[in-house]
Amino acid sequence: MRFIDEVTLPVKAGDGGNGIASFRRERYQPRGGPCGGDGGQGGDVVFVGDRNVGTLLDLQHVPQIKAKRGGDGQSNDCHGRGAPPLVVRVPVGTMIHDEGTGELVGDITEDEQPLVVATGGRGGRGNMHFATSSNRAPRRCEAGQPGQERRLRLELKLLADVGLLGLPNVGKSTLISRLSKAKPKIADYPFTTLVPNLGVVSLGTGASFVVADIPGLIKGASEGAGLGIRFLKHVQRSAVLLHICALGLDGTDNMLADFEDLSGELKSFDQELARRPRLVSVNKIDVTEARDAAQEFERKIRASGFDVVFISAATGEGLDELKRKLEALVREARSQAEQTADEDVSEGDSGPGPA
Ligand SMILES: Nc1nc2c(ncn2[C@@H]2O[C@H](COP(=O)(O)OP(=O)(O)OP(=O)(O)O)[C@@H](O)[C@H]2O)c(=O)[nH]1
Ligand SMILES: [Mg+2]
Repeated sequence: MRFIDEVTLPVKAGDGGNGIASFRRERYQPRGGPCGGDGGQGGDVVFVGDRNVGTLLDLQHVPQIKAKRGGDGQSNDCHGRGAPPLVVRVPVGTMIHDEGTGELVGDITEDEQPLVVATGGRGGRGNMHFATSSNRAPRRCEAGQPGQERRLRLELKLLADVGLLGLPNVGKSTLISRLSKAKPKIADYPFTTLVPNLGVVSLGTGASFVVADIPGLIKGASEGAGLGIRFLKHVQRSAVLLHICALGLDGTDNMLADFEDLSGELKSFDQELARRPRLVSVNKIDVTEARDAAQEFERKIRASGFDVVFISAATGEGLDELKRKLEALVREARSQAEQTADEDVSEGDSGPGPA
């Protein structure tokens, strides 16, 4: 399946049905009053988060998403039928902007979360509403209101607690396949991973967190080298980054330079992301040369303020420690986010309350 994470999509909610003008014509009631019913409400266009949808591919070439029109009013005080909402299922992590105004329409962050992206038009009123003491037989009725129409820009930014970073071939996909049930492609050449993968890591204690594996980054990615830096947006919402380092394909040790190159790419993509809590991990520690090189690397990296864990995604060495450290960082980030949210709420409440 192809992975598409950006799409523009015209949407149109249903128009409201028309109200009508009609009069009662019943036996023995030759001059019956107005009885034209209201038009029904037009259908909304509603996006709903679906954790089983992983891409915006299905929406890529859709000419327009259009909800149904409300039914017209009928005589005998009958209202037109309201049109049902048109539901479009989108991946969790989809952000929706109005392309015309740039306004954020909403952000789908949960499974089954609904978001009305275009509101159906109100039905017009029938003539029964317009009778007055001086005009008992009004001919006036309203047309339905048009449904909202706009062009939306959908952008999928995956939601994961931990985002994996690293050069191609350092073992990111091997690690996620080891920590979770994800089954990404693994191979001994660069750029095996072409699209992001998510995996859920459970700790046995009931705690769990989500990890995102993205395609490898190389020096110059911000200028388009390799697959570029566009996939970094999928770790942009991760609270914690896990930076994986390893010896080069031919066994040479460029870990420190590689680490700095990647930090530079990260910074040029998003300064704030570069300051996110980042755990560093040296992978392939089962290889003797890696174990030797790792000592020196660790000393230097710790001096710049990073914590380092040695692992082997192949043998499983160090993975328990890695999981524990990641879980602690994620927990801390979550509680900090909650605290910030609470502060925001209490600031909003700070106006003078009733005595
Ligand atoms: N010896 C050893 N080899 C490993 C280890 N982890 C991964 N590998 C090997 O390293 C190669 C690359 O692994 P991947 O998991 O595909 O690397 P990646 O970082 O996802 O690479 P890209 O998707 O290309 O960015 C594969 O041949 C793996 O078998 C490890 O701990 N020890
Ligand atoms: Mg990979």
